[in-house]
Amino acid sequence: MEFLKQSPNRVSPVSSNSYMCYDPNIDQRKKSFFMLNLFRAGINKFRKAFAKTRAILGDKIQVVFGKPLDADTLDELEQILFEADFGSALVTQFIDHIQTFAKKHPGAKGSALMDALKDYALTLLETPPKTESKPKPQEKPELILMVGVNGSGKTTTSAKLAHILQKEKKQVLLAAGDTFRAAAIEQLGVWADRLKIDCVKGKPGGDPAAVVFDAITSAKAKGADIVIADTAGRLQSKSDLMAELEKITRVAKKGMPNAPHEIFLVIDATTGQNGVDQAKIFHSVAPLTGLILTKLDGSAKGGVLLSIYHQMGIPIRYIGLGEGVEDLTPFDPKGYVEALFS
Ligand SMILES: Nc1nc2c(ncn2[C@@H]2O[C@H](COP(=O)(O)OP(=O)(O)O)[C@@H](O)[C@H]2O)c(=O)[nH]1
Ligand SMILES: [Mg+2]
Repeated sequence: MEFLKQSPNRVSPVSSNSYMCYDPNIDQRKKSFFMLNLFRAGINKFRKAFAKTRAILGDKIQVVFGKPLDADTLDELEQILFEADFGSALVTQFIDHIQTFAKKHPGAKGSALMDALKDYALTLLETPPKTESKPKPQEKPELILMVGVNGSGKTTTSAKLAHILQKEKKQVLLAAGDTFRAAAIEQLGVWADRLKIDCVKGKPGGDPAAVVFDAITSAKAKGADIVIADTAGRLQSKSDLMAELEKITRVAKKGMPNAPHEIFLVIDATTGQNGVDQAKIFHSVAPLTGLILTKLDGSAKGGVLLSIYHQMGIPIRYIGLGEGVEDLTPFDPKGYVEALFS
């Protein structure tokens, strides 16, 4: 099925595609029906998540492509792409692409132009990432560090990710590495209780590196598969950030030589192009292996996903679509492109 085809942005090293979990005992016909419904559910989730962006993007572009393509309509297209937060470099590339396409296919309009835009967006998303993924660890546990600025959704997303992995029968352990405030530790603790997952906590104001180390030790003792470590985002400067992440990494390696196996940057999609700056800063401090974009349910800036991938080449692993524990889903480029441009 095209939707499930492998691509750099479609592969998650920590999660096999959750659309593909099905009961092997049901007969073939039921299985096909089940898969079709999951496929529809996936598309619908994406359509819902990107409804706000689509309203200012796909819907408006359809109107523009209903007219003859000239300097005025190209200006209109440019404006629309800017509003959806594709960023100036990408907007220029899109406009150039459409102009080249129109020269090759004189008189093309409507769905042909829209398909040209979609194909181009998908080609960009399916360009191999610039990051190298680490081999899966031979020994347990795998350590996933969640980083990002304050309020981006790290704690909530740690819980949501734990829930996805739980459903894949992985034994997960949470580490409350945001020791800045007691409330942050409590917040993760509440999620852990709700999900019936162990959570290693330190004292408020304590050393986050020690919490992560304790979590690795505890995971080893319990035979847990994965540790998801929440971290603080309230760091004053780049050097603070660097010192904190460097210490967590150094201490974690004492527990597991190759840790951290994943460093996921959580970005609030409603911040638009600012997310690109966050990705640049964090990537210069700690080698990110994936991005998670949250709050897409409230954002009309859905173009920022493509913009970030285009600029950074860091795979987008998951997207957040709400505050509930079920509201995290693996990123699917085709679903994204269809949801934005149709
Ligand atoms: N609407 C929406 N809200 C979210 C999403 N992810 C997180 N939030 C909310 O964003 C706020 C900050 O999240 P939190 O996990 O505490 O951020 P942190 O400071 O990075 O740990 C909370 O109110 C979350 O419920 C999302 O995908 N959609
Ligand atoms: Mg937090």
